[in-house]
Amino acid sequence: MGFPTNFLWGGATAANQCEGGYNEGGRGLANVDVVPIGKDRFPIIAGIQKHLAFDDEHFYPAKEAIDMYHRYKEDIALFGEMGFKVYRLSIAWSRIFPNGDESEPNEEGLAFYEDLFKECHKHGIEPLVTITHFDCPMHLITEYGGWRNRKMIGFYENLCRTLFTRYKDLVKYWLTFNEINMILHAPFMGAGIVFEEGEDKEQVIFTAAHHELLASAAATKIAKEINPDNQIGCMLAAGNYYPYTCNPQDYFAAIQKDHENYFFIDVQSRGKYPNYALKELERKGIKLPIEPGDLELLAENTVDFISFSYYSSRTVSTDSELNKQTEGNIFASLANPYLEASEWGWQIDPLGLRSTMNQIYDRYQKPLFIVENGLGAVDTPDENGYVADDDRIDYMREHIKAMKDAIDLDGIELMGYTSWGCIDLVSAGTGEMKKRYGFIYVDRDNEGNGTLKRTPKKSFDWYKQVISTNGEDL
Ligand code: P53
Repeated sequence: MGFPTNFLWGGATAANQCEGGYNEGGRGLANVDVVPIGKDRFPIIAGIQKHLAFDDEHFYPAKEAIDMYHRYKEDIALFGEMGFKVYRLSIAWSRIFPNGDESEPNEEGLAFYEDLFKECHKHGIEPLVTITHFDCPMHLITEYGGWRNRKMIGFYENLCRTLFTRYKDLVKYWLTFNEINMILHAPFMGAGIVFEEGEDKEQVIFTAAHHELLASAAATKIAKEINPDNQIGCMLAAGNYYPYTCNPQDYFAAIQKDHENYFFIDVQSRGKYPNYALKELERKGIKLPIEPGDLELLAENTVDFISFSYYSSRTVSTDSELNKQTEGNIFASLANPYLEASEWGWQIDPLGLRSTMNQIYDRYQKPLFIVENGLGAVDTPDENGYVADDDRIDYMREHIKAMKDAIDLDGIELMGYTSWGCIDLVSAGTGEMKKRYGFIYVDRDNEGNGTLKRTPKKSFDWYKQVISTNGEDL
């Protein structure tokens, strides 16, 4: 009973939220670099804002982030001290191909990740690599229009072939696209999309989605050719929808909202477009740009495991009076009266994790991997710089218990758990440093002040004990 002996405990980060060093080592400019903190952030993330360059009025947190580019040895040593078995990180595409469309990769970028992976192995940590986590070389956006352009598939294939070849003996676990369904809510981050005046936004999004799904299948194919031991996962921003009431209308609305998200994973895991989506797209007059061979590629190259992020469940109602969005949520969801929320309005629902795991496992019957979960909160260090983050510990304890129930009571296959932002990093949604998730405090504020010093929090020792007892001592 309990967690399997080879369970992969660890933590997760993304390049653009922690590396910094945005113009070092031959790295090219990326979409994520030009997204500032503050009120102008959202129109950029959503692909509505056309002006995409640094200016003096804004602060761009990704430029320096938490400077992991220079401090990864120290950070990985701390992960090792906690006993991590796995560390999920992402590659900055523009470190490997600065413009994205070169034929030869940038050796300095390749050497950087090679050393980072070796450092992980030195500490007994298996890397789990997200190939793209909301990033895209800026040149591919300005020259080609991002993922709306079918040529992106070829550029992505070059990236994948380069990574799978170079890191053949260092990396076994790969995720193709972080939160692929986020393209619906944040198309600039998810697919490098900037909308033109008057164009049909949904058509653009589903065109780009088709290209990403093809690229994901192509990556799976290449990965297996290069090393049959490679394990490829898809990645969903998960969280079940509850109907607000038992009104059949609400229940059906919840099914439809879940479909919006499962659409992507249905293709990546089952290898074909689901009928409900084909019907819906047809009704809306949206055409998927399917070319000969596309459907075969999707059918023949499905993923090995299903990874997902889970922070919260979601709630939907068909009553327009009730349909107010909860604050701070990219996903539209109303407040669930049975749940408490975090300081950013994200509702806390550990049982929702078990429900979500059941729904995903029922649907795909493949091993699951929870690759993001955690509590974004304000931390206040004492005079010694120490943070007693009991709320974070409580949040994680309850979610780990729910996970354990899903394994023990529901028989779900779960490969591992990597909590989000295992070291404090820049928030993707808001650009803040103040919204912290880490076991390790980083001295830096929203304006970029601070020494960048790393200090373990109370949760550091707690998680160390969770790992050393394989989830028994919570
Ligand atoms: P932040 C919204 C809803 C669910 C997941 O988010 C999301 C988002 C984006 O805000 O993104 C994932 O930093 C994402 C990470 C991100 C993390 O959730 O806004 O994969 O990059 O940092 C937490 O609190």
